[in-house]
Amino acid sequence: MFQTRLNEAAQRVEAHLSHVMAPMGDLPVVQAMRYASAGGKRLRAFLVLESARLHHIPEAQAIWPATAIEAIHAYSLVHDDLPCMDDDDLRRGLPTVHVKWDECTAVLAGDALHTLGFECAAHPECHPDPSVRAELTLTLARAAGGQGMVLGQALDIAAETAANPLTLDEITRLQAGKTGALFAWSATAGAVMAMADTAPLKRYAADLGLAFQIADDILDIEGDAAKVGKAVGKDADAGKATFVSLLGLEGAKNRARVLIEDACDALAPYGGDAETLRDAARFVISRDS
Ligand code: GRG
Repeated sequence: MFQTRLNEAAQRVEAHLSHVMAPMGDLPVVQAMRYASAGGKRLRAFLVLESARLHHIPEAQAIWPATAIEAIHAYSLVHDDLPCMDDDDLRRGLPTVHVKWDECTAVLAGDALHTLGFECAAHPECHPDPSVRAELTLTLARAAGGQGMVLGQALDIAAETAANPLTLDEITRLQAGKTGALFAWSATAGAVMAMADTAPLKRYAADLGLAFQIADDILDIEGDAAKVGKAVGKDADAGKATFVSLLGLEGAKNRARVLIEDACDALAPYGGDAETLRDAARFVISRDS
């Protein structure tokens, strides 16, 4: 069953995060790093591990980029929750880092998780070929930075004070950066490690990332956010355009379904070997948190 595989992979990633943070001691900033990187669905790490498995990369190597992406993801959540951004008190059902510690600790813990991500991608045990490690690290920097996640976040913040709500094209571009770029890096990591064609996985990830965000917007409407442990923003999101506000609830659900069918179709070159990645795509729109 998919959920069991996801949970088992999550435990292996959790153990590896503990392993890479073990030498860091126990200062409050390190405690905050451990706290912020615990829990979560580990979807991005799962995509790394599955894309690596598809390309016959041993998990002892793939666990490094899987850990890298979860460290970067955790950093982005810690900084996104800060008072200067979304000002959230809860994340994964628990107090956010700046609430549990303070803002300085949250900024520093996020910074250190950010750099930990690059350290893991560039780690010698990740791949014997330094040029492959350099490619993983370079593409991770691009995905996380000013042409990827940071760009998406900046566009999102700008949208809060824009005169007009975003159009569907604008919100699609924003989300391709904010959430899509890390998904794309994750899904293609195995192909990069095998020096194989990344094109089919790029297509898969583009559709999957967008469907993930649409599902997130639907969960915000349909789910009881506090109960499922999602971050609860103060009121910055009020009035902002979302896929649901632009397409309607049924329209958004249909769009997400079509995107997931397209994502699965993009995996045709891998035949039955990519069935778990197809399951991951279906999970993205059926999840409840
Ligand atoms: C601060 C540079 C910077 C970027 C932040 C990722 C992000 C950009 C903001 C998070 C805000 C948010 C709730 C975005 C919606 C999509 C999203 C990333 C949800 C959280 O991802 P999940 O559901 O989280 O994979 P878990 O807890 O399972 O790891």
